[in-house]
Amino acid sequence: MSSLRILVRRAAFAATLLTCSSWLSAASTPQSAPAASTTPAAAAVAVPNPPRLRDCPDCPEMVIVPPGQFDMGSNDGEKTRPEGPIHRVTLARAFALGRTEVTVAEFRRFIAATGHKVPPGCRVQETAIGPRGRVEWRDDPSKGWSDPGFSEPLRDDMPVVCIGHDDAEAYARWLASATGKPYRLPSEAEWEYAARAGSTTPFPWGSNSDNGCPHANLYDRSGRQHLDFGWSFVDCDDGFRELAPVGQFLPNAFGLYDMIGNAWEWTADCHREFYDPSFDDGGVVPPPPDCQRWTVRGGGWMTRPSRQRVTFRGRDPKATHYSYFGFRVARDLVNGETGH
Ligand SMILES: [Ca+2]
Ligand SMILES: [Ca+2]
Repeated sequence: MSSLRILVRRAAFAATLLTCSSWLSAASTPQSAPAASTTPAAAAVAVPNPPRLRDCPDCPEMVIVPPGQFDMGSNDGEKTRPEGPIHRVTLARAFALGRTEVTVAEFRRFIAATGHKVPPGCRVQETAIGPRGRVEWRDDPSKGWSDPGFSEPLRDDMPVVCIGHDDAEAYARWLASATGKPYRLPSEAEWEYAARAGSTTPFPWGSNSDNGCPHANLYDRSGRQHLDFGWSFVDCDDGFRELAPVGQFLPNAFGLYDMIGNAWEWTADCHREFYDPSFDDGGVVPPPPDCQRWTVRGGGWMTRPSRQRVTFRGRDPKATHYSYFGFRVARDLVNGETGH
């Protein structure tokens, strides 16, 4: 890595940080670049290398996300899917967030250790154009996280999908129990803060969705050619028609992969139509006991570009099992952890 590129990287990274001097110091230390992406554009772009944690050899690798402030939300949401009001959120403490979505292999270890039963069935994509001139979705009782119905074999390093909110929370509880560390799902605010990683544009890479292919597995030209869902697509080629293995694209400025695209990600927050700006500390807004829909973020491999925006809010019943819904875990830092 050239010294100029390191300086550029440091400057870009520092610009995202508002409060955490110790994290900045660690992040500014030149380190060897991690294996990042197989996309050609990756070779020309420096990637951040933040402090990380891993609580066991088979545990998800965690990135330490620095504290800071950001303006959450947007006034540009769909009419029936508001994303505002825009409000300032302050995350006073660093926290850890999965470097990638939880993978099939990681989830399988949870199933083997606990015997957890994921309810059978998943909404999966048809493989051919239907009578309405587009590819439809079907609820298939024979599909599930270990066989989500893709045209290519499921890989251990793909994100686990066909996972309901309860399953994601059960995984986090098990990981907390197994490691003694406070694993959980991220709050919606933490998710958006981490996905933005200092950016203020509709997408972390800018304002044009068509520039997203080096950064995310989107509903791209190849996806559209393979499966025409009848909605718009990004006019570039990201190399993956359906689900992609995790970590194949450029990380964001916090060193996180696939926040946008690949699998949608369940959060710990119950969906509320409008944000309550009085909840401004980045934590989970206490859910009502009868929460009907939970927030899911980031879009997936099949999502139209307008819903790949970093502020877009999916909201679905907790028992939703789709071939494009997965999750990543968060955890609080304990005993002065700083990562390595
Ligand atoms: Ca794609
Ligand atoms: Ca994702």
